[in-house]
Amino acid sequence: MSTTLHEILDALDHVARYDGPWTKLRRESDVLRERIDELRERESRMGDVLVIALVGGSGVGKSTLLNALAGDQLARTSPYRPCTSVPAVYQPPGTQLDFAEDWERISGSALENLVVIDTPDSDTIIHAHRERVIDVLRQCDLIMLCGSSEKYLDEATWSLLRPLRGERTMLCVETKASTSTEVRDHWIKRLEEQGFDLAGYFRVNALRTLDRKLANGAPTDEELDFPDLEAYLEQELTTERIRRIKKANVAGLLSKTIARLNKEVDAAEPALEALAKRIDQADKALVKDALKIIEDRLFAEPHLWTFALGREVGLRSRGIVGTSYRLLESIRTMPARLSGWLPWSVGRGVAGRRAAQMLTSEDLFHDDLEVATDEVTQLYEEHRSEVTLAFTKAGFEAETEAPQLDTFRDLLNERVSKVLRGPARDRVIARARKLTSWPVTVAADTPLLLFLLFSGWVVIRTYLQNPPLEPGFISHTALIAAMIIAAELFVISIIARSFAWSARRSALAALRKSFGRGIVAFHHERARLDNALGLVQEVRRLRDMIGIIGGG
Ligand SMILES: Nc1nc2c(ncn2[C@@H]2O[C@H](COP(=O)(O)OP(=O)(O)OP(=O)(O)O)[C@@H](O)[C@H]2O)c(=O)[nH]1
Ligand SMILES: [Mg+2]
Repeated sequence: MSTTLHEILDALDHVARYDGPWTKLRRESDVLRERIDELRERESRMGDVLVIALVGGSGVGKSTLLNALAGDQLARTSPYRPCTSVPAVYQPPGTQLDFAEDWERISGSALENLVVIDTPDSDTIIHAHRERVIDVLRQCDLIMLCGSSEKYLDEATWSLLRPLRGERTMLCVETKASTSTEVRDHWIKRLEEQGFDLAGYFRVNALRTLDRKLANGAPTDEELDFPDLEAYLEQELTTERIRRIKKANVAGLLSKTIARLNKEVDAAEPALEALAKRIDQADKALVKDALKIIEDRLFAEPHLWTFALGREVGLRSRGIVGTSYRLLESIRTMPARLSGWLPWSVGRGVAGRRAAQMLTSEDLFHDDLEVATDEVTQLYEEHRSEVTLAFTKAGFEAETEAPQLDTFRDLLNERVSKVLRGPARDRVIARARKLTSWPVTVAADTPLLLFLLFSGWVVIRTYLQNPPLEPGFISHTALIAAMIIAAELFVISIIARSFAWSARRSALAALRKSFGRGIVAFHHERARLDNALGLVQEVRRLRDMIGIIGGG
């Protein structure tokens, strides 16, 4: 048990040292630390003498009982109340105990391994007396509750004893007793109702015993159970029994301490669970809202995708129509390239321009994109204030650390940038490749080439037949060729647009997938909660450990 007790005390120590923001547990620290100290002290005194406290109302005969045990008028007794004002410690010679200095010491007890302390009246009107009784009770191992038929149910005494239920072994001594068992039956019943566990009950007439002992006489029946009480103290309280009593006291205090902690934790747990849910919801909602903003801003921007696809097509296009497309593209995007500002980026910062660059193989930027910073910040603040409220409701102190907004924003930017540079760009390039593949190039050039061949044949035929070419033939031919090219460019542009749009759709799917996992905005808040939940687990584990002690 001893190793286990040390383990439990260490675990308790850990809980007591908690100085985090969860006030529900932190406010237990002081009481807990006090109890741990007491447990450690009691553990270290396992092999010491057993300290017995004689406790009871004024005049019940505590001092007389001590004298009867000693067989001498050691403690002062009186028919006037109250009599005893400081505890009197009756101890075997040479006993060293760390009691208050003003307590009276009466050395010479023949009761080996036992120290009996006579206390002032516990139903006292004198404050100092009550404090001294509390002091003795705190330090004793066994309580001998004394009561006579006139006084055995006083609330003043019980109020001192109630907090110690389970932590002290207790037995009753009915003083000034008669042969009637009425008091005994009633007293025991009432004590049991109050939750006290009695280790024994003795009816005595201590004054008779004392007189008999002083006169060196033989015990009489009038002394009732006094000889049994003496036998109990002298013979039954062996070293082994004393150790068992002390262990039971420690186990009682320990299980009360742990039960108290568990009660706190049980009461607080629903709020912690609600908090965990709230953080989860806030996290999910924030990511969802942020995704929506990014979709609406960046991914819904048609220029972004047509620009990127146009660039990629331009880089690869061959043939007459392809080259014309490239020329057209470079003219179309000239203003943007010259100014460094793409049209969609006006008023929206540089995010669009950067995103477009990221989508092409000419990605000049190494930094991540910064996307919808203000909107994301605002969203984050909104959700965070809800989380903060939930923390307060669950009994947490206000957060002093700065919010972890930057980490969240960086994570979002990283994810968006990864998608743009990765799957989104791959899709743009794949479509550009399709549009510039040789069958498409040949198919695009074929009508023009056929027309030019036909025109050439007309020129040669006319030349051979020698009539002059009709005036305007060359310009007509050039016009028709230009019209063919224009029509084809128009068709290619339409296809490019639809390709750009479909690249956007699949990139969007990739973005949603990327946002669907692993983005945690309220990481720090989660850690705070997890810390508290960890303590809850520890408190529960302590309860289980106590179960082990109880069984072993
Ligand atoms: N007849 C009889 N009288 C007793 C017995 N025990 C104590 N008395 C008397 O009761 C009175 C009070 O006894 P104390 O021993 O001083 O009582 P106490 O509990 O120490 O009282 P405080 O010191 O005031 O708390 C004295 O007059 C005793 O003689 C007993 O067993 N039989
Ligand atoms: Mg007294």
